Amino acid sequence: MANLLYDALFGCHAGQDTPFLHLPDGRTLSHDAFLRMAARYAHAMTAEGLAPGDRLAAQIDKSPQALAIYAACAQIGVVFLPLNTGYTTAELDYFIGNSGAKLVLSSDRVSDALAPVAAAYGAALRTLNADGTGSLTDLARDLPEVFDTVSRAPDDLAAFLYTSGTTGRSKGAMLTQANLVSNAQTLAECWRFTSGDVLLHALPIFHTHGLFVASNVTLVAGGSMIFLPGFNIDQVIAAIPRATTMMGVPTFYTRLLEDDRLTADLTAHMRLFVSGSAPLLAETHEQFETRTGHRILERYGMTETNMNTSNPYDGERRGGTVGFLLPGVELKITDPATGDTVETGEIGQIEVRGPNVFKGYWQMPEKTAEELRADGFFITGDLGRIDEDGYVTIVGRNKDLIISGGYNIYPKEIELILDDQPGVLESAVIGVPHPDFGEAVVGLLVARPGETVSTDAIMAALGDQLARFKQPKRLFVVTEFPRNTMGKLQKNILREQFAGTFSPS
Ligand code: MLC
Ligand code: AMP
Repeated sequence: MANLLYDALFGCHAGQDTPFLHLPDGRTLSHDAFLRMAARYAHAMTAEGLAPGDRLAAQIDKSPQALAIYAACAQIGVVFLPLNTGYTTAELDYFIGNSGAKLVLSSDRVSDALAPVAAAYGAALRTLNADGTGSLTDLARDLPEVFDTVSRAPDDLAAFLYTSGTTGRSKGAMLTQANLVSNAQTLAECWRFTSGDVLLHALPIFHTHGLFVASNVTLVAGGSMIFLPGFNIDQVIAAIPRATTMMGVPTFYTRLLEDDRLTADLTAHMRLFVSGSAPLLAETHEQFETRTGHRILERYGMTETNMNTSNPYDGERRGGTVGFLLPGVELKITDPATGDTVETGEIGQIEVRGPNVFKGYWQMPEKTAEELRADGFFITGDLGRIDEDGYVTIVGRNKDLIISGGYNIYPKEIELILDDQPGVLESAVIGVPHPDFGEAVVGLLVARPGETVSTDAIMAALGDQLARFKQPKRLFVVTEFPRNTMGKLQKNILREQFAGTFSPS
């Protein structure tokens, strides 16, 4: 009877009275207390009728209880489907319908709005709030603190993470138990995580970075986390002296650098800062080292593959690169037209294969076949090169994607909505440099002949349909779009024209 995910991350800590989660109110939850809470939720979820292979869709705030839901899913073999807390009801409708989730978890704040959606798909709805209260907790309260772990095969699904697509339709990336465990073990080893580590955790736990990298790595190593609800600069600065490691998106590092309290003294107890999810500017790298003496370790990954490359723990952490292949991961740079591997040093599309690579997109065999080759190589959509020393550099993307503050935003999804707005003939959504988010979303609109477009009314209309982080920070009306001789819209020209939108004047 084995369950790789539960055993490697959670079960191995049963009975350990060692610290696991340090909370903002000063309380610390031990590994064992966390597992007992997870077992109660496992019983509650079973009472709700969940069985191995079912999906649980959770749009819940970050809390120890939210992480315990992940553990409970692993223990009963349910596929965990965490959802960005910023998603609107309209966005959730798609995820719940597409995944066929049997149970939906939300906060009480949004449960009234979500009830008709859950009902429409025949899913049960329970609540879990940021403070740990809610109807699922009520159900779990008096249930046993031990649960018989359900046996699962390493290739069984552990989680779905939805990623948007260039067509505007989100795809559920199916991750197996073995995908998650192999990557967590590899990273823990490469980054020298031990039970003595205290990770400063300020990331959301509904994406790969905060859940499968930060939390899983800490869990396999048996360490603890300072578990903050989000990136609040005062809380982060206060926590740094008690931590040994931190993982963050580049915005975390630029925000820290803007604060005079970030000093070598403040970070003296730290052994490792990791960055990923978006490009870290070489300049940020250098400024951080000058100020603190720490060289940030940059790594590269994605939802479909977990982590692929990492700069070395020992050895040169080269700014502007994402380092070497992780053990067990194969990576090749290919010509997008032919699929042939290019010469060392040449730019091409990045393809990866390994135990970390997902199983495909949920119920989308055609999409899966387009991106996951029959021989197991996944076409990432990133463009890069490998130099003679083996360092991988990402130079761009072969996909129309904006990464803002570490969140992926697919222009197509926004354009489809903008095109439907009154007076709009066509739209183009681009990413332009932004001092805080790295890139920010700008929407450009062309009006129908003889009609006017109200950018204010359109911004208001987007509120119900798109999560706040996806909404354009600015909308502009232009007379026409630049096109090449084939009539194809040239976004590169628009990006240049609007590059200064957020420059400090
Ligand atoms: C918040 N806003 C954003 C935004 N985050 N807009 C664009 N991009 C973002 N990332 C909006 C808010 O709704 C708000 O809108 C305004 O911008 C300012 O918000 P804020 O208070 O300054 O933002 P904050 O809450 O502090 O959040 C910023 C952040 C957060 C950077 C801390 O976005 C974050 O935690 N990002 C991490 C994302 C992440 O985990 N990515 C990993 C994906 S996994 P208004 O107008 O209402 O004020 C992956 C694979 C891999 O990519 O390799 O790791
Ligand atoms: P997601 O689909 O949200 O998992 O985002 C994955 C994408 O983030 C990758 O395909 C890359 O484009 C980007 N990404 C992740 N890490 C890095 C990094 N260190 N540097 C540049 N881009 C990155």
